[in-house]
Amino acid sequence: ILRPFQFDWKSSKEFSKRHTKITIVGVGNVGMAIAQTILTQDLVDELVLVDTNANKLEGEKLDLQHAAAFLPRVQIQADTDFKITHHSDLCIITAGARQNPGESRLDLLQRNLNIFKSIVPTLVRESPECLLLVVSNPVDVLTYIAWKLSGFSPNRVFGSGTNLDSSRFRFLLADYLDVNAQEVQAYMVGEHGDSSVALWSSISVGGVPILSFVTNKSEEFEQQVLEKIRKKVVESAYEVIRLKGYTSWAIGYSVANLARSLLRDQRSIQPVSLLSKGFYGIGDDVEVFLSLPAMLGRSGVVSVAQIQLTDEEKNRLQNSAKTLWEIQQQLLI
Ligand code: 6V0
Repeated sequence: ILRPFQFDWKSSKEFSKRHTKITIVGVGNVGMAIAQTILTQDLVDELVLVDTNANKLEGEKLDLQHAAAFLPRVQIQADTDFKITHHSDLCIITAGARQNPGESRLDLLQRNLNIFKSIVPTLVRESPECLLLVVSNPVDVLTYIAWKLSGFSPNRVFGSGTNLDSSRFRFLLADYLDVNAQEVQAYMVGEHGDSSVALWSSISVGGVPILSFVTNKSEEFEQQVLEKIRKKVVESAYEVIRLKGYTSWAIGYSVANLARSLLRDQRSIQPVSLLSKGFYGIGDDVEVFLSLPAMLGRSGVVSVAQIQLTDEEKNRLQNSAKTLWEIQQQLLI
């Protein structure tokens, strides 16, 4: 059920239990939500923050340092100079222009491409062995750009993708069924955002496939409820941005959780945006990053789960791949 994704895979034993360092580039709402969630998880020895806004950077660093008495011991550093990121194990990129109310993620692309050109090569020079995790939007195309700029093998470059969409999906299903969201297994895959695909066949609650439940009970009505939930997932980000101006807490938890899976070699299966060519009928020549459920470990993406997709789900994935590929052709990287 798991297809290997081994490029320059290393055994977790090759990563000795040594000093662990995470760099977060961009100390906006998202970067700081990730930083604070990581700090509460006793995951790193050193946390480095980088941004172009020196005052904000220093203020955020001090504010976090002042919580030292309540947290596991972590060295927190911040600088506008990327030299400080030297020898990071994981670099998380959240820098970029923020999505404005009503603005599509793809509209953000042009603004963020140039920012990435200034960030990725420098990060890679300082930490040639690191894992690169992209959060900035549009996350799938920017992950492709980061991969191209890095020269890394694809298992070491991925985006948070539909990890957050999947968490929203699980929350809404759990809310509807009135159960703990951790009991709900459900994946959104494909492009992060408007065209993400809900994998109905993979939904289970406490190990019981929800579709058999729905089919047995019948009912058109239940199918309609599920479709409404899917739509709500897609609208969620827009709703939060409309109400509070940005999203932060859920993406903070989502990324901290990914960081734990990676650095602690958890081998957990989570949707992330990865190089999807050759999977689910996406052509070998179509170099796009889309989210698929993947096993994550210390080497990055270890394998990709082989889930049974309906023809419609496959078509949607392939259409997203085609759209992203066409957009990428127009970029000057
Ligand atoms: P923000 O609060 O505007 O923060 C962005 C930060 O990036 C600012 O502090 C900037 O100073 C900094 N920055 C800009 N250029 C550079 C540079 N060249 N080098 C270093 N730092 C720089 O935005 P916010 O934190 O709200 O969002 C950040 C990004 O995350 C945006 O692209 C969002 O669209 C994206 N999100 C992605 C999500 C996902 O699920 N993948 C979810 C939420 C937001």
